[in-house]
Amino acid sequence: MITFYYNLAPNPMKVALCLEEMGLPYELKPVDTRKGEQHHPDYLTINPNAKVPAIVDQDTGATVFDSNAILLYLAEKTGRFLPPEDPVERGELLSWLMFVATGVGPFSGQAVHFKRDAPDPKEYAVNRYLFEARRHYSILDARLAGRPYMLGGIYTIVDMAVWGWARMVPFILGEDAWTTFPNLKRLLDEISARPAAQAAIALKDQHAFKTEMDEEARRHLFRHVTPQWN
Ligand SMILES: N[C@@H](CCC(=O)N[C@@H](CS)C(=O)NCC(=O)O)C(=O)O
Repeated sequence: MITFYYNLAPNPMKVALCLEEMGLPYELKPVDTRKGEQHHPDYLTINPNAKVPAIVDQDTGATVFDSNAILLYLAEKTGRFLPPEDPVERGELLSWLMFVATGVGPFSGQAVHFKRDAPDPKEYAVNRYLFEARRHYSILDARLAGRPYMLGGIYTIVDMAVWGWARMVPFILGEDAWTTFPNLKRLLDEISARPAAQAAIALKDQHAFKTEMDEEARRHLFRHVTPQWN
């Protein structure tokens, strides 16, 4: 059994998709980040970075945090959704997994933060992060031109990592963004139609997470405003 610490944000959703694709039994532990549950001392022993997702695998005793690390862990555990064992393929797998983890995710997250939550003046930051987010999605789109999946002919954990963020493209870049990224949209639609993705999306009905971005939520999510280190 795997314990899955989650909310409905893009990084946990990748892991939900992966658990469903692999048919692994898991139990849900909601972490309501707008109520500050990510900072609870018990949760920090699981993810010292105070973010979701994280998993605890009771079969092996492993605790894993950071979404793409979890995808790789689960793929290696099951031997599934990986490219063939070959150094060239392995290189591509690692490159694209890290590209999503260190580029697509952080730039998208910061673009939303500055656009929606930061105080003025913020024009420079909004422009920078939107530009970088758009640039990263255009690299994904170019990679998918003439290739069904990120690593070629087979659906892998890299596509699952991409799916988590591709769902957010209209929210991040605007409703008309899909006209620019047709290949990425094709991959998103194909994965979203899979039963595993439908099951992952249905997790929204399992728990009522706080939705208000009120003073309490801002205090827990934007700790630089009133710094506290524990
Ligand atoms: N590198 C981490 C990032 C995780 C992350 O930023 N999670 C967000 C939700 S998508 C979160 O927990 N935010 C709450 C907070 O920042 O306090 C991963 O890929 O798992």
